[in-house]
Amino acid sequence: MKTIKLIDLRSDTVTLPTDEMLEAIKAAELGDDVFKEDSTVNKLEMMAAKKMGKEAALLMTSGTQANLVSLMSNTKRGNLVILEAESHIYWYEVGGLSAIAGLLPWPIRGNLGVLAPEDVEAAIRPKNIHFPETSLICVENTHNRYGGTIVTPDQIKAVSDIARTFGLKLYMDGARIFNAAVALKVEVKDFTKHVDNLMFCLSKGLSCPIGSIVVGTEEFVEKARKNRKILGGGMRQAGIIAAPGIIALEKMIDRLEEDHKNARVLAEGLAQINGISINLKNVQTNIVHLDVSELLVTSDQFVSKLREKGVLALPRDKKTLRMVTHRGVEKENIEKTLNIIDSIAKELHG
Ligand code: TLP
Repeated sequence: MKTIKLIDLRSDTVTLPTDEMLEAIKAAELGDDVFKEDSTVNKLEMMAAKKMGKEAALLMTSGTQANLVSLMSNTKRGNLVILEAESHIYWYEVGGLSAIAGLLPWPIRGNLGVLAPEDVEAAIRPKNIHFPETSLICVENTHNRYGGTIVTPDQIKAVSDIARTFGLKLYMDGARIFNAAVALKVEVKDFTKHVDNLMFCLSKGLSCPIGSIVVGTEEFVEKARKNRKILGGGMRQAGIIAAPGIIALEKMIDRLEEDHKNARVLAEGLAQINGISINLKNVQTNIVHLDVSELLVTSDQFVSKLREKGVLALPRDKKTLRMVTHRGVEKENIEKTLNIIDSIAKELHG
């Protein structure tokens, strides 16, 4: 029986490791990382810290763990944390910041993920017996729920100036920070220099099977190491995770541009299809949002129709679905996807 190869546009998390990564896993020098004795992990952490312009780094099992550990390491229980209302931490991390870190999230709405400094300032509580202490501001870059939109270095600096004025820490969920850097053709340090600490993911567009990295000062990373341990995230021969990470940092960053080009082709093609609405201005990296409500279907129904024809996407809300380009998606897959969407739209219109 012939099986159809699915075009998987659900997320860049579905990327598989390259052959070179698999070879590197086999060849990796290993040790016990809880004793800091895995030289492959140590090498990756040093590379990551250097790339981000920070003192130290720590390998995590996932982006969710990296965010939670960072929140715990930047705050005390009962503190108030200012974050963007559509942020991944607020939406998709099972409420870990309250359930585990004991924090009060204070969401404020940004413009495509960009926080207005005056809104941030207004959210900071003055010292008062009734109020929780505000200790941390979080930004997300690129911004997932707005469709991979970029927060520019200047926009981060504006928030960082407020953080400094009020003595607060600034943290960045930089799961896709390399997408932002590649899209703007700037160094990743241009973003990271404005934040106290951040995390980025190896397991998305960079194609690693597992892993995210937290970076910051030595002191912060030592706190994070302890908090990772309390969450059961102390790993032993983690060099098998770190080995592909080294290749990712050496070789997989520049190719993100290809994903952005494919997303652009997809978005421009979608804009031509009757019944599909898309905001081209918001397609800045590798995520494309399309509104199918004019076709009088829900995004769930549209996603099911796509699946029947071999294309996988994720519903974002009732009207909108998202498609994410990555190393497993070639230009011809984009053309095929556009033809399929065109045929579904015609079928629904007719
Ligand atoms: N995002 C995933 C899903 O959880 C939605 C995706 O497919 O986009 N921060 C940001 C900005 C993220 O987009 C993600 C993953 C995470 C953190 C969490 O990373 P993981 O999935 O490794 O826990």
